Amino acid sequence: MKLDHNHIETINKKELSQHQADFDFLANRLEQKGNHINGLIEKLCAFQVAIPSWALGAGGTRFGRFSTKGEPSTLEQKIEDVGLIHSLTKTAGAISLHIPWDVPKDYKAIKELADSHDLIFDAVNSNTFQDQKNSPFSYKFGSLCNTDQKVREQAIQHNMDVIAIGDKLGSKSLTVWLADGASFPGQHNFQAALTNTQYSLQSIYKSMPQDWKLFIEYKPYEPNFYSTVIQDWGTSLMLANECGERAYTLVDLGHHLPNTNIEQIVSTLMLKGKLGGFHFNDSKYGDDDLTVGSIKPYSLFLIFNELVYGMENNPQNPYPAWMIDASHNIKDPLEDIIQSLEAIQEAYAKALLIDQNKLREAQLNYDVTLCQEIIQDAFRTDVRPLIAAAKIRSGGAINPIKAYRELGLRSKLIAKRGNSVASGL
Ligand code: PSV
Ligand code: MN
Ligand code: MN
Repeated sequence: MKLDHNHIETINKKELSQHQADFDFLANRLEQKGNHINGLIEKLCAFQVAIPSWALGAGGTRFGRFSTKGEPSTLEQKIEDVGLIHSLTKTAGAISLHIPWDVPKDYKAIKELADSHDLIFDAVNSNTFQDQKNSPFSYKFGSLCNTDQKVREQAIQHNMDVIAIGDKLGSKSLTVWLADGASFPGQHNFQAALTNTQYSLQSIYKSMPQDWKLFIEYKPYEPNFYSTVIQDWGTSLMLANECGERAYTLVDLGHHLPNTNIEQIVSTLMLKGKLGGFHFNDSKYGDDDLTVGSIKPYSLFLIFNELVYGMENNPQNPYPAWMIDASHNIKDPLEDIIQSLEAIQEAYAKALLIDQNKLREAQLNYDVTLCQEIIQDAFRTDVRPLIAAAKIRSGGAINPIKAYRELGLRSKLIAKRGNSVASGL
């Protein structure tokens, strides 16, 4: 299923005069403050976030799963769903695959399909946190960290297979997230687990094509509840440094203990040129994977402030690979992703408004009050008309959620696919 651009235009027409009034008001205010409206809109249009292939069906908790129906059951359908989201938002121009959940059968056809939806394949994700059919060894006691060399070799080989699959699709990076860890004190020898993980990652790194990047994701706990081998950004950075210059840390917003200063982590990694990937979601307690911006929009904005600063001032850091890593139990997953994309654009737009020169001056004058005023003035600005202007310019919907509903897309998906439930979760 594909969206006809005319349908989006028809819906936009109804909103256009109100949008124009809102936009003129905002543009006027921002111009008076010295902002370049056109430059802001261009930056917003260029900001694309990958959608993970596993977020298109209703997520589950270990207590149950409630389907939205009409969920994609093949990779083709998952690409179609990302295509729908991208047509409406024009900010989701990439898909991130999880292997072995989404191994293409016909690579040429899959590439053509993605291309027809204007999508590229971003980082590929390996999976050594579940046992796979026909694999001789179990990951119950860890994968890359395992004390048994045969288990480690199987996990390393899996990552190499994932790289080979991604390479055929045009991906240029591998994300490794490990569940490896211990649930009870004494279960692991910490040093042996870390050393094994380092050697395993180094083997994977060496096997990558020269133009590939390795992203090492960290997480403090879960599924192991006493220790995780790659528990924090420091451990990830250390491993990345031990692998080589094309290995980077990946920050997932949900992978921090409550109240961690994530913006400072972002800033440090960018200064060192080691922030490679970024997973967006939101949370109140742990790795809750809630809709981006639904709980802590101010934190998200402060994080974006550092991302924007880093993108402008740290040429030593590559352009990060952005991905939404959110999915849960009760919303229509496509609406959830659209809301996440909107929240990302909003935080990014607000961060772009911060007058960095004024901020630096206030910092040098030790004017703490003014520093806060400058930051919060940007945060309090309603930037939605700016985001809508970017959508119009790139052919998306002024209000993507409204358009999704008006076009009856979920009902159409259910009519086509029935009560199907997404595969691979
Ligand atoms: C598990 O916590 C997780 O959500 C990680 O964030 C990974 O990025 C994702 O699963 C897919 O492996
Ligand atoms: Mn993640
Ligand atoms: Mn996670």
